[in-house]
Amino acid sequence: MCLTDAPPSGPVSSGSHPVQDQSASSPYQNVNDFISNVNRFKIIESTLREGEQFANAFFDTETKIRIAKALDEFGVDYIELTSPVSSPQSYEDCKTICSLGLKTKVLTHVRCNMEDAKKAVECGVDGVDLVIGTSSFLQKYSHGKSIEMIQKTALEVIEYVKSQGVEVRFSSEDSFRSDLVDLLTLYKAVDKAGVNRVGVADTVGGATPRMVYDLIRTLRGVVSCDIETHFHDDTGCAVANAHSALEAGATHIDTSVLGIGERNGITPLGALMARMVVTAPEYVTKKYNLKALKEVEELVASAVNINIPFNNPITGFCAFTHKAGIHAKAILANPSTYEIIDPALFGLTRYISINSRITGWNAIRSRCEQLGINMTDDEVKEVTAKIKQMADIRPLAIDDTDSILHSYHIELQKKRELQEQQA
Ligand code: HCA
Ligand code: CU
Repeated sequence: MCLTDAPPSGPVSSGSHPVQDQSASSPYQNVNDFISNVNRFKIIESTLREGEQFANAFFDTETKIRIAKALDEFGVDYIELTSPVSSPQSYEDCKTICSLGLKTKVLTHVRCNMEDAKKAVECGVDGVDLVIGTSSFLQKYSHGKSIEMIQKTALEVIEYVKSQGVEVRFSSEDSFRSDLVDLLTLYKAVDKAGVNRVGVADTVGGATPRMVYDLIRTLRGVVSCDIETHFHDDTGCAVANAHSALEAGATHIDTSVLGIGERNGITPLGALMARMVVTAPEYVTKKYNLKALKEVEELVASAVNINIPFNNPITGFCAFTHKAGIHAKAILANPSTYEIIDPALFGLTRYISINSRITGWNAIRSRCEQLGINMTDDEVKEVTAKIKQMADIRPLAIDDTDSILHSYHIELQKKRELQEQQA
């Protein structure tokens, strides 16, 4: 396999079961999972290409530069830009971003023809992502080319891009609705011609993790170059499909910030990080600047006029909010009881909500400690009952709950003073 990075020399771990390096302490050797790349994948960040296809997106040059720099800071391996052929400004912006001197490699995404490839190379990109539709729908209703014609053009364009010392990837749009024999024949030919990557795209978002595993696993046996994958989220499978692709041997995942793209978009960068930090914690925490995620998401959300969704992994406003009394009690004792990810990895904190009828006295006691209010357990239980009574009548805000705690505490103090005077 010509993975861009050589596989780690030690035992490779797969999925959520890290394989221990036993070599130092034991004569036994573990079984290696040579196929899975969950511990050594790369991100191709396409906010500035697929993301520009999002209904609300309009990125001026300054915004593109800010997003490119923020993604560079986060540590993505590649950023992908809109085709310079799309418009005169796209061409200028592509050149500008290439000249920023970013650590991340800069790609642009063009149709698989010579004119587009030449424009791309002219801009000074590190790599060109070639794409053409291979499904019968696209052959019939889009470009009208047969598989033989696609292959002939692809080989010419690949040879040209390579001759310019630029990375090249060849991808088929709508791969999951393309004929498997056509697809494998085409990929085998471009692999032989020396592409750096082949790309598999679920353009309509209809694939399931098992379908992805099967196709990528089959392809892994046919080509020796890297395998990039691109998943639309129409049926909510984009993150699961990306994970499955890596398990089957894909090497690169396409993402965009908050998932923005055509229709409801593609695999979101943040959600993929949430998944992968659980699967491959060491790799992900070392490689990516996770604490920068929230800022990147806020930057993009404001650029395209949307809010970060409430249920967004990691950064949704309630992603680390615990509410039910039973949960809160356990969270206070040991957060991992009800959390799969430590918010601190992303520079965030957890929050225990106490403003409801389902709260519990352990959570209230913890809030009292935060507020510097001293009470016995029995007193905390009594004031918890008052909060629940009130929460049965109307929704409470944190200020309401704090007021109940403060006034209960003042009453307690008055009672204590009175008792002391009488004693
Ligand atoms: C599209 C094209 C694409 C291309 C993906 C790729 C897709 O906008 O329709 O180059 O691999 O989803 O097929 O984004
Ligand atoms: Cu797409």
